[in-house]
Amino acid sequence: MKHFKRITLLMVIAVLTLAACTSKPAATEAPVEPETYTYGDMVLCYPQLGAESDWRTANSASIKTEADNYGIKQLVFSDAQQKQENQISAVRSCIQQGVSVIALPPVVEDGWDAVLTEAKDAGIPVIIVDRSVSADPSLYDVHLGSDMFLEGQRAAAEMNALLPDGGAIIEISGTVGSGAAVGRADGFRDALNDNIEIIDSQTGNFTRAEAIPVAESFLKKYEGQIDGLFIHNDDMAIGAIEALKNAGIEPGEIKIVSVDGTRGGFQAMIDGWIQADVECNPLLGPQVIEIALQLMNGEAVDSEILTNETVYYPDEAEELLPSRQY
Ligand code: GYE
Repeated sequence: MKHFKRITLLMVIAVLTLAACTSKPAATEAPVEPETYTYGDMVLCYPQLGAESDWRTANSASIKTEADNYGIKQLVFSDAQQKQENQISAVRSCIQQGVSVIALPPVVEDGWDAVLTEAKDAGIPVIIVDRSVSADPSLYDVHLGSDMFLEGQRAAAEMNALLPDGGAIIEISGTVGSGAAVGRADGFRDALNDNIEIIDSQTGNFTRAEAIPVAESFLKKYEGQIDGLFIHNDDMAIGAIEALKNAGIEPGEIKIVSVDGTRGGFQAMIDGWIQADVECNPLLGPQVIEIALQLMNGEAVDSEILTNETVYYPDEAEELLPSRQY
């Protein structure tokens, strides 16, 4: 029995050897074409930071509309209500779902290293959208957004022109620790004339509601001393204008330079309240989706892509308002 088994085994080996020797040498196979993904394959994660401003509403709408227009497979959209911990869990859940790309508009700059490392380890490309992060650039693929420092410098140039003889101004800034607020504050100080003094500064968290009491308390504290206001977005400017009206101040009495260029900002220019509005463009949907596809296909993408922007003035506001998209 044992003997029989051995013979069978030897026969099998012989047959296999013969087969191996007589088989034709492997033909040089054509290299397998790498799979090319299309928009229809894309599952895009957009863990939005909140719904704090008209800018943000326009940004969310742009992503959602373009996801439809480009015909992507799925948009995984969430709203973190301006809380970083919510955004981090939204990113984690996208990693678990195995999305194709994560496009993250970070509420603040710091504190992203761990979750970005998790995305990287999972092989999911990351686009940082709008505000910047302080994490090492090796932890994400691209940053697409505005140059917030330049926006601050542009705002300062406008304030310099509005107060040629100098003066005392107040700053109402955006969310503490956000790339938008940090960049705008730094750029503004960098380009502001020496004869203009920032006598006080406080955050209004980029919202209308929070800017109102901030402006009210400044108006009380510095009654009759304020020549200008630098306000980090139009929503807060609209809130501050509410407070100015209630305090009996006339349009133009205190010069206002704001940022975003929303329809509300344009209306405030028409009404004489805002003297210059530094544009910040939220309509990033098409670029986000196009870059996402390039990353899915392993194409080389610039690591920093900046949005082209300008400054708007009251004399053109009336004419431009009807064509404003946000
Ligand atoms: O200016 C403000 C929004 O990050 C650029 O966030 C964005 C800013 C924008 O709430 O309105």
